[in-house]
Amino acid sequence: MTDKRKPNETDREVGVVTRAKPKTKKPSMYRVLILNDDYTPMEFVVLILEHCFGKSREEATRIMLHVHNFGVGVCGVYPFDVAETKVAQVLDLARRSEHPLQCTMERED
Ligand code: TYC
Repeated sequence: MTDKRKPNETDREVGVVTRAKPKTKKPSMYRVLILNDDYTPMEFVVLILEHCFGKSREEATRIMLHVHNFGVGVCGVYPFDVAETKVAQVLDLARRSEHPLQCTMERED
């Protein structure tokens, strides 16, 4: 028998398209780097690594010497906002102490 019923609202296939696999992106992480220069005292760099990056004296000394010998080194890896704050903190401490220490950040891939 044929269906004489008029199509109504509830017959329409109204659906919300959902992804089978939710597309989530984990937030990028950023390496904070310090750069070598000829003037910043080694002890100041060690203090920065201890104070701003929570390194032990041994680890801070190791990183500082790596930067002294190779020109650049990683202080830590953080989410964007944290990395940005650390860079600003290092640059501020260096500027106040009149040291030319440079610090920057780059995205990890
Ligand atoms: N090269 C500096 C010196 O001989 C020490 C130094 C190390 C400076 C690391 C900056 O990020 C740096 N006094």
